[in-house]
Amino acid sequence: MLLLSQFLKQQETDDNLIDLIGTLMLACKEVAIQLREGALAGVLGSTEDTNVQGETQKKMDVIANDLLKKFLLDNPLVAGLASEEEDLPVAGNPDGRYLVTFDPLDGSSNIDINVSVGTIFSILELPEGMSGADEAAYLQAGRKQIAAGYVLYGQSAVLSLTTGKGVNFFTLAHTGDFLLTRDNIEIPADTNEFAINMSNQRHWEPEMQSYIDELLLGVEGNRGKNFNMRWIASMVAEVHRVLTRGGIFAYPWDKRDESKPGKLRLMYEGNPMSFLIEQAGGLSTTCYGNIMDIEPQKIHQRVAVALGSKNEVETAMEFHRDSADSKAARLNR
Ligand code: AHM
Ligand code: MG
Repeated sequence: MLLLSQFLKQQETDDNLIDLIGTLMLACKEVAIQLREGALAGVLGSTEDTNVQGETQKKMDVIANDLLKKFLLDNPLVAGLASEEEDLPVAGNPDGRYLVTFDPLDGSSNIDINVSVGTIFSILELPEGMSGADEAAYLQAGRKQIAAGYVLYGQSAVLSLTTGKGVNFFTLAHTGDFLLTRDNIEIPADTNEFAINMSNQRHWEPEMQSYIDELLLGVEGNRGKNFNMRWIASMVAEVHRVLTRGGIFAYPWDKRDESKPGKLRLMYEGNPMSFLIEQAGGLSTTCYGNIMDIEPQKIHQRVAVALGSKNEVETAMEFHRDSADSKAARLNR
């Protein structure tokens, strides 16, 4: 089985990028160890603090964030980083080449119940003449990402990675190496599985409500087939399922807070996941346009997300087509 670094070399990946991905995996391995120890290491439960998004931080949110920060800032290739758990971007080496954005521990409401969580990351080039401390340096559309991925801490720790040449899975072995375990992931274009938090249904736009209503009607409705539902409340685990066997995952816009077009964050969740999904032949959209085409305005910006099997995501978009012009501008989509 191929080591991650061997595989990346075979793909003729830039040596600096291989180095940076290696650094990220050193940090993720440490996160995996802490999670495996769980209560034995005293890492479960919450802190007294809230993050910039106003969410209570779990102990593991802070531990994972500190680990990623420490490893990345020790690598001279890193010009700066932006994290879901940091108020502002953090400068690295002024001569560094890369910016890294990350959600250190996504799905952290699952930590204390021993359900899958993950680390999501995105790698950008530092634009010329800018510094890793400038928020503006990070505000690049998802299309500019040079690599993205996540590590899912499940039964095993699995890295799902793209450098723009397809998507591949690597499993963390007991030796501490990530080994290639599935290559050239392709998402089936059709599916009968959807994932959405149904408890928010009354807050969605009528278009999304109509789409989901049709799925729920199954063989008795227009779709003429039954759909099954999953909700893990951990985007990493949901995206991993979609990459593995297809499906549609959505965290749509809802009307609870007009200033937030969705719950998920563009720079730490929307863009990296969209890069993986598109590289595996799927589609990732706000329901009005491709997520990776959005020009970011703020580092912690939120985004509405519907991603997965191409034909199914297109069907979801069809429901929004009539209102697309009027709503897209208003909702920054
Ligand atoms: P987090 O980054 O604070 O963990 O929030 C993101 C998570 C996603 O992983 C998941 O899809 C969603 O929040 C679950 O939300 P909900 O609590 O509405 O089920
Ligand atoms: Mg998250």
